[in-house]
Amino acid sequence: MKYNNMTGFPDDFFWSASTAAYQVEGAFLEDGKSLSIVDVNINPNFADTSITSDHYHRIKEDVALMKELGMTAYRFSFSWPRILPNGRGPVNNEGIDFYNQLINELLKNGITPLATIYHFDLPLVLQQEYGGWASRKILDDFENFCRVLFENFGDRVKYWFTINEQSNMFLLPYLMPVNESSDISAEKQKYEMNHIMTLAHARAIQLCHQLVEGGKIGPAIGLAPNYPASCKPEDIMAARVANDFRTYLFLDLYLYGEYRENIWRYMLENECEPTILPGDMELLKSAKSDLLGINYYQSRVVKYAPKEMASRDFTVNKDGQKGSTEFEILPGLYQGAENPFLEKTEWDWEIDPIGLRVLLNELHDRYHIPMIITENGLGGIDELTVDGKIHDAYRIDYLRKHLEQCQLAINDGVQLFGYSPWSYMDLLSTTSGFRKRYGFVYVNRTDDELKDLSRIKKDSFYWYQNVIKTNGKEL
Ligand code: BGP
Repeated sequence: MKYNNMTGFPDDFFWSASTAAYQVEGAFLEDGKSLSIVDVNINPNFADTSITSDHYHRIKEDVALMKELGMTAYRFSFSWPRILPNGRGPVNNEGIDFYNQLINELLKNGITPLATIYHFDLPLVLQQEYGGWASRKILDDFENFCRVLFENFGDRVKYWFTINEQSNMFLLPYLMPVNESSDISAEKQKYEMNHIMTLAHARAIQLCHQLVEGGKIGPAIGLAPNYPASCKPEDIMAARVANDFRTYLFLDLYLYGEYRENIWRYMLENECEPTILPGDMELLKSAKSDLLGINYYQSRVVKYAPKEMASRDFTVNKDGQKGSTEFEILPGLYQGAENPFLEKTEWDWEIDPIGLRVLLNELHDRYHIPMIITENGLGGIDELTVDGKIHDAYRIDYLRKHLEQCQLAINDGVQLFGYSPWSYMDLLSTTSGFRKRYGFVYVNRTDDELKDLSRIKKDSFYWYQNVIKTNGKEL
């Protein structure tokens, strides 16, 4: 549906861009920081997390470019092992200093900080000590980490995201490791960790409301809406079920404080339900999010999977080999399939701008909560030309089409208050190193060669600059 008279983007819309600590900072063992689980689990075929984009040493230069781009907000994450190298206990003042410098520099340049508390980088010591998210011991440690953040930065940081992509962590063992030698099935372990992580999220929400005056907080969730492969009723049901398992399980827990009935029944029948202690559900119900961050890159297609099929995990496209993605199969529930109507990125991610409007409307109807796009972008192989330019027309095209759908969603009535694409600058891709780039700003390095790490504005930088300048009137 199109409108004859389209409303523009709101005047106070956040024009932002995103990064995450372990992907951009580098300095992974500097000034007191300890290792995180990502530092040791990253794909060994690519660059490691030791230097990445060297943002740790280049705050002023990087924020100056944000200012030049015109950004009115910036989403970054705090590194837990930089702030609390033992996961708890003594606070690392050098870590606090680093984030103070960053936040102050942003504010000085009129850029609102949007802060993610947890973006995959659990202190390794906590994984080794008690299995990280597998143990309820993490609840006090996570709350303590949040307290340190709110007390040190809450006077200036008013927008918070508790946990990045709990939904995807649930699927990717290197982000939420299971104990292979345990008698408890991997599936049950995952649901246990998911429950504990949701409790941690709820405690963060409550603490933020206590400690941060005027603070707004909520989750940032990674979503890929599932379409049915056909109008066959079995496929329609399969898509519903896929959305329940991959989207609404998490969002109903976050926003209603409830387990979906069908998923709870599934967990009981498959003996993988999490342990619920007295007070858990009351805590989840009482923690009210103020906002919802959406990470959206692609949609998915599913069809019914007969019970007799062998199950299969989702396999991320191997090292950027187009066509090597394997869709998941959950016998009796659903299986992934190709979408013949969509183009794909080099990494097989199906490009679907309209899917973003569909998703935003679904979420609005269901939860009536202010939303912000916390990630959206195109991972591509950018070429630096001999005269030092990056002509990334494919990225501009991707972002423009998604922004058009955001504007339509706003006209549909969705409360969308910002757009923070991935990523502000080139950084270490979680799955594919520096070969796969997302930034508006090119970082002059490759996986094998550090080069001079200089910052180069891509064509998309100038395009986004004009989008921001015209408040989205010229896309
Ligand atoms: C999201 C993560 C980001 C980022 C992005 C792109 O899942 O929140 O940290 O990495 O995806 O993914 P990738 O780097 O695998 O292309």
